[in-house]
Amino acid sequence: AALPAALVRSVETFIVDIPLRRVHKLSRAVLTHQSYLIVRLTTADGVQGIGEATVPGGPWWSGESVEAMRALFLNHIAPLLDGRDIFSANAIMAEIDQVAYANAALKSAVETALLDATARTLSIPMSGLFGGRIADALPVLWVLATGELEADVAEAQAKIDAGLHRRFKIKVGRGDPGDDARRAVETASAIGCPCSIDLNEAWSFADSTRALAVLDGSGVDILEQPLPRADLPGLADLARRSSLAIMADESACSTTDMISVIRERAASYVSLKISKAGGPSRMLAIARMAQAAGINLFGGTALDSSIGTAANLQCCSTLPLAGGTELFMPLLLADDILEEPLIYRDFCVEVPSGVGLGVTIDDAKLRHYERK
Ligand code: MUC
Ligand code: MG
Repeated sequence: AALPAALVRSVETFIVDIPLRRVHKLSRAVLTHQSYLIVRLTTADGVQGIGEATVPGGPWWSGESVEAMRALFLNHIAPLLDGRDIFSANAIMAEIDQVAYANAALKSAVETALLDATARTLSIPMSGLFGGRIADALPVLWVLATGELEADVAEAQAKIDAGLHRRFKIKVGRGDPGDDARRAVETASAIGCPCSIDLNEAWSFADSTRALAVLDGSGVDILEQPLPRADLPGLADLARRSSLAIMADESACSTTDMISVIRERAASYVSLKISKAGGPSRMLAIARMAQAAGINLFGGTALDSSIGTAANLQCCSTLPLAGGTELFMPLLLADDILEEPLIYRDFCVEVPSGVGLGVTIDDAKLRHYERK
């Protein structure tokens, strides 16, 4: 028998602000909390789908903000969803592209909500929509971003002792490049685990070559996005000069970006995130391009809450990741808005096994953290 259509009956949005357990310092942003725009749709059958739009630490990353995304959604996108069949997510997303340029994080929330509702209607995990999962648990690194050597080392040691993480990413780029590089090398050597560093575009080419003189041959093995996103020839040049692997993050947001990264041989790792790609479908398309070009796949985060993390896990679990993931953020948030938190153990995060995203929002918590 043909499946009945599942029509969208209502859509809701929530802006939530969740405090962090400690201050998180990126090269151009200092975070005490993280904001999310949550999109929830309900079908005529009462099935719900949820998605989350995240920009890490605010508009500096991509120009998007939760406030602007909510306004765009309510004025221009919600009317397109009303009464639509959730089984036509591709058609709906193509229409949204006609109405709104860019806005990847918002589009990711909408596509995620549609696919969550679709998978729930079919009683399968969302990963089943992409051909099923390869792994039920994925390695997860911890991001060190206190900006201080002793504090980072103590935090890493506690994570190792708890069996949670044994790879770390150190956020640098606020200080002198040489000092930052030396701090990263000392941190990695004190921890005794493999480490990457992420600059979020903070260094010039000259800064990078200076820093690489310190980093080469140390315990720091991956250099993430040292240069501005458009400087692919610069990244390629650094890759040729250094023993560190280059990871493209801001440089690899779209399939078009990926064509350039591949052509320029700018990176040997790509950080995959549904929010910067514009949703699960495009994230998976970027991943397939990278895979075909022999570029290692890494499960990145936009500092997603458990909701966005679950969505990334549903996608990443279907891919042959070489570099594991950094889907750590639910552990840095001071509270969770899920009924059952995601499970972190044995240096991995488990892919939720239930239907759809596999997670359920705790409505009382949602109301508590909702912006008034
Ligand atoms: C990024 O650029 O990788 C991921 C971890 C973190 O601390 O910031 C993000 C964004
Ligand atoms: Mg990054």
